[in-house]
Amino acid sequence: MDLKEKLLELQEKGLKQIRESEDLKQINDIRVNLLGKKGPITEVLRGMKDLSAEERPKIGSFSNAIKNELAEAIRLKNEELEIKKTAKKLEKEKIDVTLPGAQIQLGQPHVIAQVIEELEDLFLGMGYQVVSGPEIEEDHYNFEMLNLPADHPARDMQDTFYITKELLMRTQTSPVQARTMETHDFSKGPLKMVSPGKVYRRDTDDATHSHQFHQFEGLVIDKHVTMADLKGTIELIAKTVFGEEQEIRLRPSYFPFTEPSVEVDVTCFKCHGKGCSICKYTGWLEVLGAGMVHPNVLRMAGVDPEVYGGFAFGLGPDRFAMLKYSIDDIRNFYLNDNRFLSQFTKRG
Ligand code: 2NL
Repeated sequence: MDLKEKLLELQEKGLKQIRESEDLKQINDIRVNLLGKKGPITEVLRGMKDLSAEERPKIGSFSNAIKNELAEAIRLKNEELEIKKTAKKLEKEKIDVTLPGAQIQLGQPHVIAQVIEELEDLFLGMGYQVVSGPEIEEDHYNFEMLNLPADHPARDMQDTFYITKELLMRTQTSPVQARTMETHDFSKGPLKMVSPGKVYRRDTDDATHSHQFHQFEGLVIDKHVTMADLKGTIELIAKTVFGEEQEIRLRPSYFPFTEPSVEVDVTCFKCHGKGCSICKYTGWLEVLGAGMVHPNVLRMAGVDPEVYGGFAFGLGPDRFAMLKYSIDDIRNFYLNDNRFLSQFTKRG
């Protein structure tokens, strides 16, 4: 076979290979094999030294033409495969922008946090400050400062988690108020505060008792504060949480830190006073305790009871939430079962 025939065969075989190649790696291998330094065309060119001076340029230009033809065929095939590859990638990455977006699972504040936040908003709007304090508290602030000396029988009213003789888990948020009263500068104006937070009692958990729950207390100290101020404030709480049409009534009661003390009922929001199973057929629900701050409490905080006086109240956000949403077991609040918690979706 002479060189020309060899070249024609190489051309035919090469073009066939190029035509049939299916991916970029394959076409690159073909390029290296056919046109490379160790390839068959170079081999042919090497054999040219045996040709006559007349034949050499003919075969030379013929082999160059074939080499160029193959190179061009490879370039075109390469281009074609590149386009195919890109098209395939685009197809794979295609996004249908008309599809509806995936629903994001939104959480919501805990139902008790919602009750607390609603009350905070009410009191912030009336110029009160929201104050928090330590949950591990000194006996002094939790009891002494609130007119509950060590031998006071009222201390039996609450079973307490003691950490040491002096340190305990606070049983109410009043120590926050005692601390604030102690440092408040009354020459700059009245003290108006609320203190929401966690409190602890040595109780066995059941449907209506939890060893950890919440309290929301309020305190106003100024000159000329009256029981009418307390009543108006409590009325606002009842209407805000339970509805505009609610009425309240005060019954005499006893707390060591207030004198006089009252217990506050709100008209049953279920039966509107007619009597039902929620209000045990009385038409009223007991919702909070309050009173005028005891002179001893003022005196212990360094406030002159001859000049200043005030009111205080305490309510349980747990009980509020239970009444508002007819929840019959307090333990629901603390089980972190999302099927329960997700029912109380805050709106607005
Ligand atoms: C209740 C009753 C109450 C207070 C808390 C208070 C705080 C200071 C001074 C005087 Cl610093 N009183 N707090 C007063 C009356 C009642 O809570 O039944 N809470 C759930």
